[in-house]
Amino acid sequence: MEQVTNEEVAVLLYEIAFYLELSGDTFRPRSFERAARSIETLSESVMEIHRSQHIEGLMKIPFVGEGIAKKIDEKIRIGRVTQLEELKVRFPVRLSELLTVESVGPKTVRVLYEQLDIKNVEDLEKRAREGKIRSLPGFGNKSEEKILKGIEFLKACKGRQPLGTVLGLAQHIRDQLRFIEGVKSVVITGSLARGKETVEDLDLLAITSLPDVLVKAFISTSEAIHVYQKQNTRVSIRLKIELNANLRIIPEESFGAAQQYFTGSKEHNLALQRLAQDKGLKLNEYGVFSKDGQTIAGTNEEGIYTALGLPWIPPELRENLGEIEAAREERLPDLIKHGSLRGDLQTQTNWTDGKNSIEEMGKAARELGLQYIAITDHTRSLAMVGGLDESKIQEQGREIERVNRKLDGIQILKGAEVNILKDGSLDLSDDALADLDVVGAAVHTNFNMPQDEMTRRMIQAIRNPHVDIIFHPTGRIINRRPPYAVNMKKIIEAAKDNGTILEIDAYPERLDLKDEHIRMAVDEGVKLCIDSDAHSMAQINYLSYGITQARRGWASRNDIVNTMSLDELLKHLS
Ligand code: DGT
Ligand code: CA
Ligand code: ZN
Repeated sequence: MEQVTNEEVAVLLYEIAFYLELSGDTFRPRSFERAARSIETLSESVMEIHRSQHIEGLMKIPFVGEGIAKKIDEKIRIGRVTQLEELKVRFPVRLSELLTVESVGPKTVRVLYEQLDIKNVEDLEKRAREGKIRSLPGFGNKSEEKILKGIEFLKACKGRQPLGTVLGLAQHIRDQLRFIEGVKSVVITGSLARGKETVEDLDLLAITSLPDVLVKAFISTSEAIHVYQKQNTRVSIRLKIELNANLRIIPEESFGAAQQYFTGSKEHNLALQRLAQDKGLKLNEYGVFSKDGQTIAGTNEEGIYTALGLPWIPPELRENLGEIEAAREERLPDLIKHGSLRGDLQTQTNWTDGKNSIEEMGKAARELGLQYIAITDHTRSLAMVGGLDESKIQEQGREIERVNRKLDGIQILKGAEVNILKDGSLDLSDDALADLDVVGAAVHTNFNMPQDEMTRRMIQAIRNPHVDIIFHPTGRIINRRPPYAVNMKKIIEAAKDNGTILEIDAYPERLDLKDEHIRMAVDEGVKLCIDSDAHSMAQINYLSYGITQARRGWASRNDIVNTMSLDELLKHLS
């Protein structure tokens, strides 16, 4: 049995639709797409339906007929769909690869393949450089430029993956290894331990009395596809998710030193080594030593920092960006702690592009121990996701009131994610905005404005008295879309002048604000919020990535408004 998520099933059906379309089929692609959309919005797991009710159960899903149900069944039982494999042999175009290029959608891929025989990103780049794309019907110089930019951006991010796609797996591997015979301790180090927004590999350290047993367990984890290196104390493997994982076995007496060293960053370590030298000491991955070779520290991290005359420094700060000086002067920030959020101020529901109902989102937030959650569906100018207009917003408000009467232990706030239009105005009337508890404004269109225009556009929204928060302030999507050109310094100043909150969007591909911008905002005393931007119940869990990001930006509890109780928050917003 394959473990597949609803999202993967939907992607599979879209893929089949795409290849069927290439084969000249005009009717079936639409039915595959309808089924895919239906599965995307389903609140039950397709795997689960299949397990309990087989093909018959699948056929009860709206728009899933027998033919499509059989494809899903095949995928779940044997991990692939024969028809799709055959289609891919007939039409050897790499759809999923090409879709990673910004601005390239399935329709574009089809035209590029049919007109220019472009099968992969390499072909695409070649044709774009030759200037062949601009002359296709429906394309132009601009689209060709955009494609080249998208490819360049992809190349620059190659190899690094968002923290959110790696952390869960890393923790899973760590927890598995902890139960192996002889193991005393396993920790995650490297950029992952520092909570960096993207990581290149996974670095694990362990103490064990039976190294052979641990190495064997590590290389035979079901996530591994290849073993690079196998020594007694160091192993590297390739994981299915196209990432390397390194395990080092460390003697107990130098474990703290190794943990400190391999947590990094390299810059932080080099600065510490200089500090050690100045004190007449030597610091390396085995410990802190005096000139005559006496061991001063090594078993634990605190001991290393103490030996250098410093308090322990949280890993998120270890970038050599002033944390060592701050530690020496005892002015390290009291970083916001995991578990300290009381609410979430950006979530979407099935009123627009989210998957779950208002009530389901409320229950999920309550389950996580939150006191309040704002429903912030998109507004009308985002027609492609069914953005809400004034009357729909009113209708949604009544539904929120109904759910609030029904549910105890959670308060659902009326909100919206309004679109900041090209001229800085918003796509919802002032009257409608005034009725909402929380108004988040964000740029979702016209990304390619020059920096001063974009900055002016956003500042105008910041000045709007109805706007409480600027959502995902730079619009970047990690490994896919660069931030739009905006002067963050000016945005932060304007937010300060107008008491507008800036968001740290915890969605793992966004993490927007970036750490450096969070720090600028914190330094200016601008208030921030950490939101999940959840599009389903499960995604409310993303909040923890936002906390990590906030910690990397030196933020304390006081900097983050949704650590407040509901009463305090509502007072702050009004
Ligand atoms: P990454 O892998 O690019 O996401 O970032 P890191 O920080 O995990 O880097 P990585 O995996 O190359 O090395 C892990 C840690 O080992 C790094 O954060 C600091 C330490 N380290 C690696 N090379 C050196 C070095 O040449 N000097 C010092 N002092 N430390 C190093
Ligand atoms: Ca690393
Ligand atoms: Zn948004």
